[in-house]
Amino acid sequence: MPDSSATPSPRRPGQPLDALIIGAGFSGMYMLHRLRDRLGLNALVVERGGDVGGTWYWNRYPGARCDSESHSYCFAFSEELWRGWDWSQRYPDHAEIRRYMNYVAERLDLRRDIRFGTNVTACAYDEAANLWRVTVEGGEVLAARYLITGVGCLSTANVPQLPGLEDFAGQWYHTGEWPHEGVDLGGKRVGQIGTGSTGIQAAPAIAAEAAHLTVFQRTANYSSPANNQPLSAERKAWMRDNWAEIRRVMHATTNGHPFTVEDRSVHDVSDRELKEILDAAWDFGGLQFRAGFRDVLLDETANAKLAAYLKNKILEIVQDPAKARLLADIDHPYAAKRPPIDSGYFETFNRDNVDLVDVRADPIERVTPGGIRLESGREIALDVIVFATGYDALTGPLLKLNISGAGGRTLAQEWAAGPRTYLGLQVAGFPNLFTVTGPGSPSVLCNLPVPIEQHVEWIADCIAHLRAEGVSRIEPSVAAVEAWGQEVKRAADATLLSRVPHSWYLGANVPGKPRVFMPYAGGMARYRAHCDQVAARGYEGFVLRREATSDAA
Ligand code: NA7
Repeated sequence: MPDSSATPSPRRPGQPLDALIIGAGFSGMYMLHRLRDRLGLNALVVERGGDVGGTWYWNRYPGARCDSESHSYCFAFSEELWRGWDWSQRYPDHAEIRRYMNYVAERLDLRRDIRFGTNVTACAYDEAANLWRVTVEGGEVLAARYLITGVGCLSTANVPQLPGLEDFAGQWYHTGEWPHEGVDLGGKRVGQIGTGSTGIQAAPAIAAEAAHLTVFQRTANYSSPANNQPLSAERKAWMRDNWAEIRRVMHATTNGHPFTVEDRSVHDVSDRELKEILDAAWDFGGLQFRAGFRDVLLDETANAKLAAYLKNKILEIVQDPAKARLLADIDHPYAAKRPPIDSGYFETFNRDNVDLVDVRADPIERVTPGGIRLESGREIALDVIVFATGYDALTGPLLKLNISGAGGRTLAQEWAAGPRTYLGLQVAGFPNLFTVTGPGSPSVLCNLPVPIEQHVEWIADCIAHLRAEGVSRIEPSVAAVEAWGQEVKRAADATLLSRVPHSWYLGANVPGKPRVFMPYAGGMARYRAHCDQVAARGYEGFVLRREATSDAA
């Protein structure tokens, strides 16, 4: 690629790395390019999977597809990279995303500095040497000045501890750890637990293949059609030729999507106009269903109108009145939990081979060798259980790394009452550790490549600044972390997002996890401006130290 402007000098044996990056998904790949090819640093990526892809290396469940449109779910930092790739569908499926990431790895020549099949077991900050010492499975220890995590927000599977699971005579799988060779569901009785974005994508695909599908629903969910379709030659050409404009829109919007939110209130339009707008949005498909109005997530009564429309759609689509009632019995505002989009989810319940079980009314008691038994004593015979039960989001992947900072204080101790970060980028007491899309940043509330690019660029610029100024350590002040924590809370409380008690944004899906709203809900554009201002003011809120330190490994 033409934007390689620096070459790292060869590293002497035993010399520490400038930067160790964990994870070879979007974050780690771009971080490597930025540090190695732009700054000339000795950087290495370690990745537990066997290839690039990050979350998408593992997410191969039936129906797995991105809910962001393909032309926005990719790198936008280089027009040349952008123009060199053609997407085939409006929403890319998991295999196409992996093909894209392979294309990027080839074009940027990334693989030579990625060690695959390398699982990090511990990361410890060595204060005397001012180095991070990272232990990988097998016992090898790698040393680096900067440690950068690109471990994703949704990469630690949440498998509920159901009694009896170990005695189940069939097979069980979590959607996020789906076997790479696939699972033959033909002729099988499948039970799917979970009706989040994943379950809503998986159910139609599973029902089409399996003999029978039972969906276990705890919380009924909204969904609107994705309207996925192959991209026409004209549309592909438009995408290729409009890089600058698409990028501009993605950078200007709250959620990093390539569409803008209309500047009107639900209350500005008559009921008839509202129905026309929503009908058109329903037919058009996609996450922009919520983009017709500015106050959907701000005003309960505005939200209720969209919620009523969507519940009515469920009642219209699903023919069995009992199933329809259960599916439409939704207890939270629309889009206050991550809004799914689907390809025939509600229609799936019109098939003869699909049942719905309400596990809020009749909870799962245990797994038996032959299936799942409910508290009422009812037993559902199953050959396969699919856990579409989500993730230990945002903090889970970071805590799994067993990180300890200055004075041996662990990240688990630091975050015992919930994540505490400055801008989602750094943690006090953990110098020179950067977390791409960490808790406290917009992350999962956005089309992720956009916040990933912003974080990677900010971190690379920061490291360039530290090196130019002879600064050896950076970490946030405790006061800055406190103030940012309050800002994250304030931003969430200004919306309906923090009002849903059973949301994974709050950590509520993982037993024992502190209930703290984790992502920054103030919007990507505002967040970007804030980070830029922090840097422009000499890294305001960070403590920069210049003391001489040993470079010895
Ligand atoms: P989610 O959105 O966390 O959904 C998980 C689903 O599993 C949800 O319906 C949960 O019900 C349900 N669940 C979780 N644990 C249980 C137990 N123990 N019993 C019954 N049901 C359970 O995960 P997804 O994978 O769908 O989506 C995660 C993100 O990935 C998504 O937002 C995209 O960004 C990509 P609950 O609602 O908690 O009652």
